[in-house]
Amino acid sequence: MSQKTGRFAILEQFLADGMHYMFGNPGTVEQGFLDALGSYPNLKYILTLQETIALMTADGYARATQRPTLVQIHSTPGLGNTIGALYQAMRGHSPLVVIGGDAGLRFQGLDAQMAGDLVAFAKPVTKWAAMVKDPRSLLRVLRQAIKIAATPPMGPVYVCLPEDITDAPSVETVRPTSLPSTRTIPDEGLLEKAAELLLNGNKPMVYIGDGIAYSGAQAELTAVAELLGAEVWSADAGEVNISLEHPLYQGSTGHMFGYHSKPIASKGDVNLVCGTYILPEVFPELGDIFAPGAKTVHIDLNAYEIAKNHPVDLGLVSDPKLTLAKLADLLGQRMTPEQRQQAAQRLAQIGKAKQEKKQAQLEQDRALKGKVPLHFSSFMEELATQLLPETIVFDEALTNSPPISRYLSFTEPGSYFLTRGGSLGVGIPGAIGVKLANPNRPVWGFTGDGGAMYTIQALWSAARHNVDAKFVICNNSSYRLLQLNVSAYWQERDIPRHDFPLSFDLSKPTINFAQLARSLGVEACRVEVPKDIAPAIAKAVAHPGPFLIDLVLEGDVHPELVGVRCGQ
Ligand SMILES: Cc1ncc(C[n+]2csc(CCOP(=O)(O)OP(=O)(O)O)c2C)c(N)n1
Ligand SMILES: [Mg+2]
Repeated sequence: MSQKTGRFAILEQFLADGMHYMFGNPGTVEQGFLDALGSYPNLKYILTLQETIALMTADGYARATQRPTLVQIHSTPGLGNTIGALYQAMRGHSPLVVIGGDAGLRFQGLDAQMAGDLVAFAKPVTKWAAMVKDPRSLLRVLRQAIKIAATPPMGPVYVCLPEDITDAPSVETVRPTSLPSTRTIPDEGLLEKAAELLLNGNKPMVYIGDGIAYSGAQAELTAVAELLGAEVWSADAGEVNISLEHPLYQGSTGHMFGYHSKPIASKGDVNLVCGTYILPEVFPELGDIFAPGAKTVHIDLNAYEIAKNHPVDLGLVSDPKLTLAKLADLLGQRMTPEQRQQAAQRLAQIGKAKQEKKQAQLEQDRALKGKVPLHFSSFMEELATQLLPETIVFDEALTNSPPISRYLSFTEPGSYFLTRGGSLGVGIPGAIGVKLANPNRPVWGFTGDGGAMYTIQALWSAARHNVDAKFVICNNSSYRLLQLNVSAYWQERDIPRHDFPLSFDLSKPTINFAQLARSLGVEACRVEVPKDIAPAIAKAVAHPGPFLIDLVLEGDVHPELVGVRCGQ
């Protein structure tokens, strides 16, 4: 009998499942299988210097590959560090397979150093969490975890691997995990009903999320939206679910306030929701959001999200790609010439309004050009002239995000990844993960100064593994999103405008990201005036390896007030 122990068998299992990276941060209780990694050069360890970064880099990689992605974390303190990032991955439905060590089952009665109820820690922030308790089920549990992570609705899973389990002889056969297909389609009668409901309105609206991208349903969704002549809105989305340039695509319903999205949601007399839920906000509306009498059809593989918060007239638990393809056929067959003409008119009007809005924004940008402190639009205008069309962007620019898609064109799935899930710090690690998944395409990551500081040591990992991504820090010396949100808070409560809380100000001391990057092994430059923009971009593009641009931008900052004692 083979004397191979579990610590080798698990690595062979990961390779059998096509996993070629382990994103991690090590500890003593993982030493057995990390030591074994040396025997498997096809499974590369990406060393990150904090567990959050391991998770967020893997998240970027998983988003770009849509494959189960392996993360290794340390036991109780390591798992503790990942909670926010796991939450982010769970809300974003990222198929992360997180493994963590534990000293051993034999120590469980001792409440020893670093002991903790690891599975209980992980449960609320994962799709599934378990500890392996018998060496004969080591690979069985791992395969179960991989299957759960990768089956829609996908999500992170956690498996605790006690050292005495991974040190025991392995008796299981390594074989690829069986992944069930979810290419399901409702029966004809239900699809007929969906078509009938959708054709029975004059103002159709479509809401989409990343379930479209995961199903590969962009073309089918676009066909349905065009047939209906419907506005298309993103809700809880970070992927390219429809070309961002499409005339019907209107952007996001927003992630903060229900009173922002309600005027949109209440426009339609028929609504089609696909691959998302209604609606993903921090402060959602508590009452109804759809127009009285409006009909709603919801298609998703995620039964939990259908009719979660608002009633649905027809909910279909099915694959978006197959279902939308069939729906497009049925709509095409059933539409009268008059309905086609009305839909075409709507499409033309919606597209024209979108074009006019964009022109107005470009004009506003022109007025800001050449100003110091810089405006982000000036940087993006120049960047658009220097980047190759196949460039991929990871966007955590937050309040500076809109000019990114105003100047760069994202039409294809996998070309643009927007932060999702609410946890700051994904910009730099996310871009590293996306670059590892796309070694032959340029990758640029954008983040705020605030966001960057949660995970800045990810730059070291980029340097260590020579991950040739480029990073832009939108350095406005503030938590500007918080300033915008507190402005809304004042307005809602009739509080007169006043200085922003100083806890939203990052201006004192100033953070020099270029110096910080260099100290972590990443070449960098700082841009403060218009004439420096073009050479900085050219330098970043030409540099063979990771490069960071510290872009100093306007912001509402009050260094003079930091430290003022307010009469105390
Ligand atoms: C882990 C985490 N901590 C705190 C927050 C709260 N938060 C939301 S936006 C924000 C400010 C972000 O600032 P920055 O990245 O500089 O972008 P800007 O708002 O300036 O565009 C903060 C602190 C969060 N979302 N996640
Ligand atoms: Mg900022």
